[in-house]
Amino acid sequence: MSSTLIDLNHTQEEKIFQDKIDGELKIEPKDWMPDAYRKTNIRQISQHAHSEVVGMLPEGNWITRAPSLKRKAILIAKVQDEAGHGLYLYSAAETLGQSRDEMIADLHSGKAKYSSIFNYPSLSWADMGAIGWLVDGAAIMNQVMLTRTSYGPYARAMVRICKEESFHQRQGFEALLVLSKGTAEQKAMCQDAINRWWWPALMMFGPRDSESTNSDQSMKWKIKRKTNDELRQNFVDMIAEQVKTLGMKLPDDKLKWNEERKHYDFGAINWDEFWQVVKGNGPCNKQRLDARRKAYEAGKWVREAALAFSNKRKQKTSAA
Ligand code: FAQ
Repeated sequence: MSSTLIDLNHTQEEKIFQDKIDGELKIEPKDWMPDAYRKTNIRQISQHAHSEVVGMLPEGNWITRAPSLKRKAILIAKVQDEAGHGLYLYSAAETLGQSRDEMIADLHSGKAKYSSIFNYPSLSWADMGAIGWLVDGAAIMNQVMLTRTSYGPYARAMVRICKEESFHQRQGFEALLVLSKGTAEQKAMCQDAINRWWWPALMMFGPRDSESTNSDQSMKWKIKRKTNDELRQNFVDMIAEQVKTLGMKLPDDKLKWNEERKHYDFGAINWDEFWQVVKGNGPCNKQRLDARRKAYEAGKWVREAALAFSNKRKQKTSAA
């Protein structure tokens, strides 16, 4: 085929692809897609999967110290849900041609990112409430949009994930509500957890739009439906109202309803802290990666046994 013909086919394929996106049709694994679309989806979906899996660690830390059997059962269920989210998302990324082993190797080598939020420590029981309310709350704000993302397997995975995250946020809020009506110590613990998780939760939405390298293209491809700043603002507006029910305060003197904008104004985010955490210099980055690598090594025999079993079954089926 001549190079002019190849170019023409390529342009036609690109047009069909963009028309599908503009017409709100989903891109499916076997459809033609630009290489950069494939790569950006692999990057985002695998980083999202890693976030779910690393995200089990701060809460896993409190399972043995939950204050009652009921709280313990809820926390175990939530942490298990996060593992499940990781698995749906790794499966969605695999449909784009990246193997799970490659994705996990990239996490362990530090090449792939995961959400900055999970590099902060969980210091008290109230942190379990604050993570549910603020961290899952921020995650849902972002993920509800992703149920309409243009890549079919990612969008479908997000539908189920959002249902579970919504339960997570409610349980976190309820746990804080109980503390907020408790003793002076419990109230102080609740406020302290909110103070520590608020700013890192705002950073979850990513850098300011002016510094977001991927947003423009991702918006054109409808991988992202709202920008980082739009989602962050929606989150602030929601939480600034919910915190009133708790009778607690958000740690921001500048937080104020702006009648003209019909949004809350809020103070400056410490972007230097954000980039330090993203680069691996947050309070728990090393601890989190060490824990994941250790768990992977410890699970080696399970993977080998599962593989041996499935290979044996394949042999039996082909012999029959
Ligand atoms: N942390 O150009 P953008 C959860 C990186 S799930 C670390 O704006 P993009 C559930 C970004 O990768 C939470 N890195 O990037 C749960 C890029 O670098 P790269 C995770 C960040 O992709 C709850 C660079 O900065 N959710 O919490 C962060 O267009 C409780 C420039 O940024 C998702 O992953 C960050 N916060 O927009 C589990 C949702 N932000 O890759 C357990 C899916 C940005 O070019 C317990 N992901 N970076 O080297 C997304 O929606 C997007 O990827 C954004 C970032 C919005 C996170």
